[in-house]
Amino acid sequence: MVGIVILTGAGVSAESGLGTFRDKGGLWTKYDLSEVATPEGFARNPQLVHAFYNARRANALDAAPNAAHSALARLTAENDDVLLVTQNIDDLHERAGSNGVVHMHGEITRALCAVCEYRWDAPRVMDPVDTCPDCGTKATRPDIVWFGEMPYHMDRIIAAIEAADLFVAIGTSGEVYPAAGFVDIASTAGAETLEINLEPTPVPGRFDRVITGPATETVPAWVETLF
Ligand code: BJW
Repeated sequence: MVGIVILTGAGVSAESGLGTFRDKGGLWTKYDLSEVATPEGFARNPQLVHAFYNARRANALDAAPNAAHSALARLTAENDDVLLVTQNIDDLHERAGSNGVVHMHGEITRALCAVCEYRWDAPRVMDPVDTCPDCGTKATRPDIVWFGEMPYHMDRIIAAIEAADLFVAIGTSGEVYPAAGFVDIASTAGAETLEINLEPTPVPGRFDRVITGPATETVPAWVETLF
């Protein structure tokens, strides 16, 4: 088995009932991202941002992993040379059985103190009046990477991509950097690249190979070919 880095996006959780961002009816067609997914928006209106993420947390906790999450869990369980990186803030990969998932955009189930950077398990409902359990400041936020903030674990992810034989992007539009640039890093380093998506993403020729269709069908079928 080769060294594989897998990057997942919102499309992998779409069939679990969690909305994507940029598809028709997606989250960014209903909400102004500058108000709910930037540190400036949070500073202007923390109540609004907490309400947005409280609703997302409830949806995520009520959702169940689907066949794509399960297939990736099987792959990661049976092969320790696979790194699963997700842009998703839900915990559906973990609940399907994947260990060691790298959450580059943070986790909806975790809370962060904006003052002392202490992290803890988020309550189901967060509120601007909550205090940090460590320093006591009223500066609690969801542990999410907003626009303009540095995604987590970048050194580890890039080192893994540079060493991989295969890079696979699943259910992501490839519009948000730095994740959108991972395919170029993989290609430059000599890895084979594969996109699995409902439909091909707009820039043709970026990936060596493209598989199209719903993740619950394409991902289990692709994983099966590796065994
Ligand atoms: C299916 C399916 C099914 C559907 N089966 N498939 C100008 C140029 C270049 C870069 C920039 C720029 N201006 C600003 C930037 C940087 C910025 C950026 O990239 N902006 C672009 C939008 C232009 N990036 C950042 O700010 C990042 N940080 C950064 O760059 O740090 C460096 C830095 C720091 C300081 C100063 C300067 C630089 C941070 C990005 C944080 C992203 N955060 C979000 C929200 C938080 C998490 C949350 O609330 O959930 O993360 S945005 C949102 O997009 C979320 C996602 O993780 C992310 C990616 O979306 P994803 O997963 O691709 O979803 P969609 O909806 O776009 O696509 C779904 C896909 O699934 C589609 O293709 C469907 O076809 C498919 N699909 N159903 C299979 N059933």
